[in-house]
Amino acid sequence: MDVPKIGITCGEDVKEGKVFLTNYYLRCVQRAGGIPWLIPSIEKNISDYLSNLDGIVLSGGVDVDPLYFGEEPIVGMGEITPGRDNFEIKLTQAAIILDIPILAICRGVQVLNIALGGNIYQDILSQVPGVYKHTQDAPKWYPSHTIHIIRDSILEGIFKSETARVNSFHHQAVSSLADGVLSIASTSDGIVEAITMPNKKFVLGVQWHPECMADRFKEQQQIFNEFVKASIR
Ligand SMILES: [Mn+2]
Repeated sequence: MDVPKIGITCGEDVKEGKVFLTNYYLRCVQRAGGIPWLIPSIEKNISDYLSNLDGIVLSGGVDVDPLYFGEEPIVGMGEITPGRDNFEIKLTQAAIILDIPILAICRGVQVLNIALGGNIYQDILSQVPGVYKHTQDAPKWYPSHTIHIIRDSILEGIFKSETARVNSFHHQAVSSLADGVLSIASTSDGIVEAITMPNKKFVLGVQWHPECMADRFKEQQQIFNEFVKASIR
């Protein structure tokens, strides 16, 4: 049985000319039994990446250019990385067609939903009345808000509960879901916190950062374990 090779997309520091990824992702993939492969945002390599990799992690990062969902930028929108947006959206579309397992984290959830034709809030603070604090001022591992999980979903299987506490570092969020995409967890202020695609082998998007919690909470590592297991060919 081959050890699954897991491609992980990277952040870009445009000013410094650097590509980067936090260690957390690598540790979680490794502990789950996969080999982490960092994949830089090179569009012409997408088919090579996908023919060599068994699963894709869409990692966290900055905002997505609203051009990709047909909107003009509102004042509350943050930094964008155009090369990364273009690459990740095309990578996602190709991976979905090939039914390659995807774990989408934070920004990755936005990318996943947009790539499939859905929409997002550019800035929940200015667009969603009564929204909770989703950009916590607390340690990265600390679970700062509650999510409500849909019964019989993959997340209920992992958390063995219809509620869980998770961390939160986002000011964007999924608004209208793309075709074939289901919301399987949300906060009680109405923000979508997790999505899946029931007709695919494994597609899970979580709006929080399980990789930062996995050292302390085994359910958060279990998210990576299930993903890597589904990536075994
Ligand atoms: Mn949140």
